[in-house]
Amino acid sequence: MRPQTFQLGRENERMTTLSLFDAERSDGGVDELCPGAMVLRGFAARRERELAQAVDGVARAAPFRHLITPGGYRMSVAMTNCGDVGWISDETGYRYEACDPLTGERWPDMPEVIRELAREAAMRAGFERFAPNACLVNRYEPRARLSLHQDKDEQDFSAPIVSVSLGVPAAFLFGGLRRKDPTLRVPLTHGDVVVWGGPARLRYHGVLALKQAEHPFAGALRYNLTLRTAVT
Ligand code: MD6
Ligand code: FE
Repeated sequence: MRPQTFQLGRENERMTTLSLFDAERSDGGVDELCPGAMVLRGFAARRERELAQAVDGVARAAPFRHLITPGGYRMSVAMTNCGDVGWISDETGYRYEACDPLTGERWPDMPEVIRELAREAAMRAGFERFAPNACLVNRYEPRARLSLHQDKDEQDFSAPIVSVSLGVPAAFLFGGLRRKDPTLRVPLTHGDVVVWGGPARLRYHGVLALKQAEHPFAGALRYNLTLRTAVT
């Protein structure tokens, strides 16, 4: 059995270390982060080709762009969406919209491979009948980061969130229900799928600045697909 090291601490502060033990890694193993949140290691890896094609198709119809936060900052992560509604941010706030503000058109349909993968991951994690209608696609360049936040723009918090990591590995920060709660530092690598819901649904989380690295799937980039039941 190989120990997996996670770090407990606050964003940008010195971190203390905590070890979790798991028999399997990046090969079908499951790490429980807390009740309601788990990482399915490598769950998406065997569908990487179809997923890459799906993301390319989405990005052709709805290009990646750097959204502006309500505070006026340009997000370092580039985003696009597929599905019935897409998550956007601008000077007036965060919300889901049926149309892409860049093109004025509906967001592209959610590719079946993405929907199916998310359903299977949710099922594996114990959430039956996950029916996502929004998929946010995040693209990280080196140094891109996502500060601590809660996902709370959805209408239904009873549905879980399924989050797929592809390409360059990242350090995912996983906190508590208050911003100041300590965070767990979780390495997410190509093919890992995080499923969280129930008591974990509103936990704070973020992604540390992406390190310069190369991955055969995506060069220097990391992609993340975050699927949600955003509207009911
Ligand atoms: C990312 N993910 O991994 C950003 N949110 O690039 C998220 O913000 C996220 O991974 C809710 C649930 C899972 C996530
Ligand atoms: Fe999030």
